Amino acid sequence: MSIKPIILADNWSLSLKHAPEGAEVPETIRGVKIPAKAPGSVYTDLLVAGLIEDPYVGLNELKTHWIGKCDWVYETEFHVEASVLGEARVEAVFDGLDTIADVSINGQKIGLAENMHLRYRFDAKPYLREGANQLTVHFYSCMVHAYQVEQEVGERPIGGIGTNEPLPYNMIRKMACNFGWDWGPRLLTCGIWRPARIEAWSTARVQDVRPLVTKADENDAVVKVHVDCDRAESHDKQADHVQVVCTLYDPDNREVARRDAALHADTEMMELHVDKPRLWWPIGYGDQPLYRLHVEVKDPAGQAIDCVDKRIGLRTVELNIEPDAQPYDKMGGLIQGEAFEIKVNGQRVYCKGANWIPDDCFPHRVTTDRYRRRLDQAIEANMNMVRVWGGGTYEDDIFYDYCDEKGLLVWQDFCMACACYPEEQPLWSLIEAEAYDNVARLCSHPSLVIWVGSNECIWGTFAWSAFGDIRTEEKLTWGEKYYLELFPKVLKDLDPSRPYWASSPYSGSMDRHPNDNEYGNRHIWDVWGSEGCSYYNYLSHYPRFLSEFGFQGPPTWPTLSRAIPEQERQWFSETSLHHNKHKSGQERGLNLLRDSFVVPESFDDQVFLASINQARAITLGSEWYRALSPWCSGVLFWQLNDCWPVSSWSAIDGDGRPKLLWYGVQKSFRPRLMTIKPAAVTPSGEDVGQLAVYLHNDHHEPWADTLTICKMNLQGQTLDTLSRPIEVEPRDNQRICLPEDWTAGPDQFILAELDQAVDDDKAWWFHKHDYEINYLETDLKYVLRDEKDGGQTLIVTSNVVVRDLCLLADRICESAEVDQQMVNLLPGDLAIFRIYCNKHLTLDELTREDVLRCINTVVRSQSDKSSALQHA
Ligand code: BMA
Repeated sequence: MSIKPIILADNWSLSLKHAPEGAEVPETIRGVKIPAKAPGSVYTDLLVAGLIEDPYVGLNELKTHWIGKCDWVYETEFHVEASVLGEARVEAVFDGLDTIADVSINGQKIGLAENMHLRYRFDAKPYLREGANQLTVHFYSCMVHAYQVEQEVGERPIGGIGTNEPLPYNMIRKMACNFGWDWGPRLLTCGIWRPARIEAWSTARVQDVRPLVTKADENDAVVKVHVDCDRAESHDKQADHVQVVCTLYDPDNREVARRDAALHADTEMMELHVDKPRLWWPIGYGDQPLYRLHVEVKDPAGQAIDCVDKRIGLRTVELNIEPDAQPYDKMGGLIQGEAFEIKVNGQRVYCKGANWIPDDCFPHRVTTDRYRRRLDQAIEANMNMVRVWGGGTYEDDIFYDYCDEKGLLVWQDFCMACACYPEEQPLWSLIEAEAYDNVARLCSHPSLVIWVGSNECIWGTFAWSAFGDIRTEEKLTWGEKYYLELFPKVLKDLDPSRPYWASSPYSGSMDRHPNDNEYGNRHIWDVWGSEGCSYYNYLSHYPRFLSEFGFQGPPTWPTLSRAIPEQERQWFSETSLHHNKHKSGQERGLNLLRDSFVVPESFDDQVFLASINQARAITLGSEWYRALSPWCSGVLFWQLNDCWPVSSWSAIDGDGRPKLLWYGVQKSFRPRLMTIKPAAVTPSGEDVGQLAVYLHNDHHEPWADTLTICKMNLQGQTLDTLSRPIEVEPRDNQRICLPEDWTAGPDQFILAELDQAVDDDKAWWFHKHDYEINYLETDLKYVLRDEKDGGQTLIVTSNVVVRDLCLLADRICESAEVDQQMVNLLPGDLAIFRIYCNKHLTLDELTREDVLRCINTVVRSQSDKSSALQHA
């Protein structure tokens, strides 16, 4: 850039522009100008000014719904030097405006924004003057706008999006979940949600750099670098003499390739060859060397007038959907289908991970540190993939940068979710521009391995009653052309190096049901969605790739207590219901608890057991779908994170604390998984009665060990033992069936152990539901140790078998973190909990009844109560 951009960040003010009749605008808001920020939004500016209460707390959300009905104005003043005006082009640049906004300079309109997911660049030069200038961004109510578009193009169905009454979010290009979702509040904000600035330049500038890796193996790699440039004037003779130079540096900063070209067209392509490249791999499959691509635009005098740096990874990616036949039900018969395998550098990757939703209802609050922390949490839980779900946004570059560094694969949905989207104008052009813009912006990231057209938008038209017969009967547009024509075309034009899939779920053809078992990817929602369906039902499914299945659980205690005042801490209180956005979420949670437990009376116990239940459900499913490899090539559960404090399907709650589920999947996703599951389950859900040990070796080295399987009782006595060597090839699976008569009574269980296992790498299988098991009373012994690194260690032993021992240290201090949870113990085993906290914790605190908890105690207290009742 010839001149430093003028950053428009701090000096903003915000005021209410217009409130429709009936909007309950507090008097304190009218006529005032408050300090504002860019990036920022109306909600967060009002919050900082103390004019609204935190919408994440209690029932406050409901008191803020007027905000989304109003128009708002952001204003700022900035100084322009004469040199700026001397450049051929001066532009007001917005990386993100949320959503419908008129932009004016010195009282004259310079442009209209209509899409939150689009970068905007408006010509500002004719309106600017030397010295002080005013910039105004007038945001119109997105609700009013959505209804207007709906009137123009006609109503289209949307899916159930939680407890707020439906609004036509499919009529406006704003992150859908901001309208409220079945885990998210309705906080219809607006604002300058990504950075804004004034840029001045002459001759030419780089708009995007698209480095497409078309070949990468150990001998050489080919990167086709497409440089999209803007010229100051389309027939500018000067620009014809502009040179574009691309230089590639290896991870040690040594130049490995260089090409240049004269800028003749808007895009110049230069092919770079790298000898003996260092390949980029997903985490768990190799390293993540990043090369630096430096692109420079030079004027005829050889002066650099613009430059862009991109970090790229040399790797190829493909989606294998070859027809195949496999013994998927483990019962002998070959089933026909098609694979759904992500291959990086030709190597099939078993994808383990979760779905990502916006980490905050106000995404501009997600700082670099917070992004990294969240993604680290995914990595620490042994995930290698996150799916950026289509009801949110195309995330900030920081997100993908970090995934590139860490080798965390990204599945990116286009931002279309759970709705029929009209193909008419103005939506068509907005979605088209958005798709081109985001593919161009994100295609340098090696971590991004697949683009997917939508979330459930095709499935809905096959299976959801709310969608009626829109696909077959009504002849209304519903979005098919986006998924089957527009998005594939955008990728063909801008990035043919990456696979595309029309939707999640989708089966590869409109002639098949999109949620088919044998083809494409699947969502499994019958456990959560159908009355009376136990989570053992996960075992009756045989997906090729599972991109969603979920089970709710409460947030951790400190998060819950921040959001729900003490007097409201009951399962069905108004505030608890408010902090579960699924219409019958609280009720479903308790019903699903009944499958394994008697529902306890105290709220504390309910929260504890519901958290355990969530973890057990998703780990059961995750381990089963890994056991189904190679038939199944991936398992992503719903959902990694939350955007506010809520009971939801997440593994990490709205304040960023890991729930018990997170600890559960950390075990289920470890590279070498040993698990006990039924030897087979028929697709109708019948367990064949026999058990098996499954080993999934998601590792590049063979796995050789000695396996011991024991039949045991709750005193920890071994009733029977089997032992045999195992050898599992790299990235392979093995099933070892147990004798048919190794299913036994309520107070027995099966334990599998490996000789060389580390930590508590054991697999357990309890034959019965918890309420049928006579857990023994525990007499735990403890030692607390202070560690040199400032942490503490609590060591716990037991005299009897203990199930799901948890150390809920965040009940004592909200900053406390513990390294493991849900530990099963045999008599004499040690549970070693490492604790990190900004305060020293005492043994008395750590062994409190509500802190050190296990299933034995809760289930026993229930059976004590029921036997007391029987006596009475
Ligand atoms: C899935 C998602 C979300 C939703 C979740 C839980 O289908 O795609 O739309 O939040 O289910 O119901």
